Amino acid sequence: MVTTTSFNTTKSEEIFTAAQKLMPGGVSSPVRAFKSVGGQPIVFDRVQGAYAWDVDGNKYIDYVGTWGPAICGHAHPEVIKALQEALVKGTSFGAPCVLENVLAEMVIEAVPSIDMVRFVNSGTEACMSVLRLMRAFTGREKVIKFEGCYHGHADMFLVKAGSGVATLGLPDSPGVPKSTTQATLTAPYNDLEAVKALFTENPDSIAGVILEPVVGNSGFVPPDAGFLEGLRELTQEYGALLVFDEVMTGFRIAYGGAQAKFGITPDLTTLGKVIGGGLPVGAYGGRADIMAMVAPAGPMYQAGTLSGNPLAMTAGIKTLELLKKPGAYEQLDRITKKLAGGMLKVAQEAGHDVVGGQISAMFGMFFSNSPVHNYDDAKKSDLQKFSRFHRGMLESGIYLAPSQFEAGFTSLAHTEKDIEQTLAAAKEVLSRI
Ligand code: KE4
Repeated sequence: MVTTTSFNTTKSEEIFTAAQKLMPGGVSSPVRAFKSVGGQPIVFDRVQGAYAWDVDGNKYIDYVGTWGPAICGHAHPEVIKALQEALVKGTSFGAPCVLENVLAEMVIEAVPSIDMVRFVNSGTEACMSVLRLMRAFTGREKVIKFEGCYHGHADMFLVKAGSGVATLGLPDSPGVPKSTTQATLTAPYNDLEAVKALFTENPDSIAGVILEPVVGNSGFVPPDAGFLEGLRELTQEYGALLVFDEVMTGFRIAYGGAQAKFGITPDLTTLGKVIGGGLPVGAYGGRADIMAMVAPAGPMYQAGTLSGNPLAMTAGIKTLELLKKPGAYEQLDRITKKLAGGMLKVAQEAGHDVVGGQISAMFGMFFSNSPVHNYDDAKKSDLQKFSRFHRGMLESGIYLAPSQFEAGFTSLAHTEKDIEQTLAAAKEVLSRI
């Protein structure tokens, strides 16, 4: 275990200092800058299996897994081998390729709601496209999302968390026109009454409801009993669409996603992360009659130069093949139960108020003395203590997501020994923060 005194991050600091002169905040995506937890981010040099090494040679057990894609472990030898074979045939065709058929068949066979699928290059692209499709299919403009759910950075999703149910969406970022977000309505997660009120007030103008079926972007927040079923009924009652954003939960909560785990079938689904196996892939899919709207089959336009490229398809195919093997999800659930349960136990034994849990290979913990059902609850947890915990674990060789408002991810590569080492580090850190 790395002790605090021997934790040398000189090279990380040099590289990150230089990066800040080259790229806004020194990063290609904001959360990586550690703003939420403070301190210098770690510059990775390489990853393998459950581990990451930084440029100073420190080794970490990694529970971010590049934000979800590394569910089979980083740089899985079978994925790497498949990529090497694909590489020699070229990285992108810009033309139909049989590998798109292969991955599409796997996704359609796995995900209950998906009859047809369109590949794109990120979760953001998948979510912005599915929003356009919801509106195109229903001819309605308004969409309901939930405070604390993240669906990528497309303008219409960057809405200030609405206080109360009637608030029309106000932009939550400069550069987003009011006209773009005013049709985005928000409600607190797990609050069916708030959604009912929105439908009552907008009976014929809501195209649909989009949500994370298990929230990862407020920290780990599972759906309350009856919430998903209630949304399914409400959307059917009002002729609106139900859309599961499974960019994070897809092929992580279960091989068929949260919709398979909970037995609730939405009309449309977005995917990303895992289905690209670490290369840029997103996707949206759903009922055949809805997907028939998508160009060139139908009039709704969406396109992409690198969509469905053979390299990304290859990584996705191999990753899903590995996940489809018998016992994969039982292993993920077992290892993550041990981790999440153990973390809560050592925190309670150290006298901390904590709540949290796991579903399959997704977990989270809040320093809070009351349950967390939505983003407001999450914001009331002890964020300063989380920052101290994060830093202490980092210096102990455990790489957790650098924000309380993120979920943790395990992989098929995490071993019992890794979990025991993580819990030992947590016990020591929690005794002194
Ligand atoms: P990307 O555009 O980052 O591929 O996907 C956007 C997205 C859509 N939907 C959900 C449920 C998501 O979690 C995401 C992206 N997740 C974040 C982590 N919370 C990616 C990490 C980052 O932003 O750097």
